Amino acid sequence: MLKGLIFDLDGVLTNSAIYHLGAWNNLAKELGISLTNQQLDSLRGISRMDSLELILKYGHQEDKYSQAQKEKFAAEKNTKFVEQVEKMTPDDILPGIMDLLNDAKERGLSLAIASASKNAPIILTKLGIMDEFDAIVDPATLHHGKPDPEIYQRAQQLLDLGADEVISFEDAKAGIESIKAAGQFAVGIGDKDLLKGADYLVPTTKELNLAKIEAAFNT
Ligand code: B16
Ligand code: MG
Repeated sequence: MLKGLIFDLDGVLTNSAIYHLGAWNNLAKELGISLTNQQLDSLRGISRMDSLELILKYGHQEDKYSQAQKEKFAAEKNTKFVEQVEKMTPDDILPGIMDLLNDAKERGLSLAIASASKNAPIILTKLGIMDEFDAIVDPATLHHGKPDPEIYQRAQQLLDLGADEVISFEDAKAGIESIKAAGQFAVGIGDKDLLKGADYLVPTTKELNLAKIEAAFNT
């Protein structure tokens, strides 16, 4: 029986991806690395340091910098990202999300956040929905990033629920893989080819409808 919903943040509740990807693209350019759209897209859902390592790999610069230099680059990117987050308001919640959260509350479901972002609490506060969630995974306490199942397993444990009692929502390929590896029901939001591992797919958050998703979960 359905008892909880687990949400990725970036690309699901709000489109902070444009700020993440913009800030990474600027940093890559400063390092003399030109990223293709596909390479940029592959950073969705990937943790901060893993994203930087991937960019350096794409630019064939994986052995060029010390750990201290890499941390400085990641901190620079984060400063630019946080400048954008500071400007966020409840208007930045993606269409359909408030209805989904309200329907879930009425239905008595528990809600959790499984975001790789260390900025999740600031973003949720800016969006005005921090108090809607019963649990938020602290990504600093995890050993492995998405696509490893750890983050979705942790969210489920924080809600004190079983894998067969939750539905999880993701916009990234690595995220869908993480949900499926955790044995949970995955709702993908985005491109059907990219998210083909999802159990239920919608092109955008506008099409999210709890009754329809729950019907698919129960079949
Ligand atoms: P931070 P999600 C992820 O959020 C983003 O999709 C990804 O682009 C970002 O690098 C990662 O969070 C870490 O974010 O630098 O703020 O800790 O999709 O898992 O909600
Ligand atoms: Mg995401």
